[in-house]
Amino acid sequence: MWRADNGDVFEWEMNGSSVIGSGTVYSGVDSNWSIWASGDFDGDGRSDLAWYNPFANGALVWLMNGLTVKQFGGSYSTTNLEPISVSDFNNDGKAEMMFRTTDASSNLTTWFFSGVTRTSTAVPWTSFGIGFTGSYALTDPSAP
Ligand SMILES: [Ca+2]
Ligand SMILES: [Ca+2]
Repeated sequence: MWRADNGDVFEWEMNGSSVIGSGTVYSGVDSNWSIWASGDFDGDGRSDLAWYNPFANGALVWLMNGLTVKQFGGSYSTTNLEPISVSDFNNDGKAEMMFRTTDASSNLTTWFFSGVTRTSTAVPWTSFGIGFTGSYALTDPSAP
């Protein structure tokens, strides 16, 4: 998945390292929005897109069906939050978004979704540490 500078979003369908299909998914995305990660937010077995906008402090989900956006989600405020990861942390088949608060508490916050709708939030870890920066690829936190 690619977002060009002009706001067009493209998808390459891959088979191993080969591109077997491609197309424009959407045109004219505001340049302040970036594709943050993919994850299956509605549990249909197809990857969806998580978007993040650090300028407007927002994150949202696009539910995908191949090259088609099945449903656009509304933006949820990410004020005082820094994106960490998108993964199915509780193994229920649906992806969650994880953030770290940028204030002195430095808590990890997880957002749970049902499709494009944020259903709940949780704070699995407090005082994560001010010194940690960047994003962390947590694919299976239960793995040893
Ligand atoms: Ca999906
Ligand atoms: Ca989950």
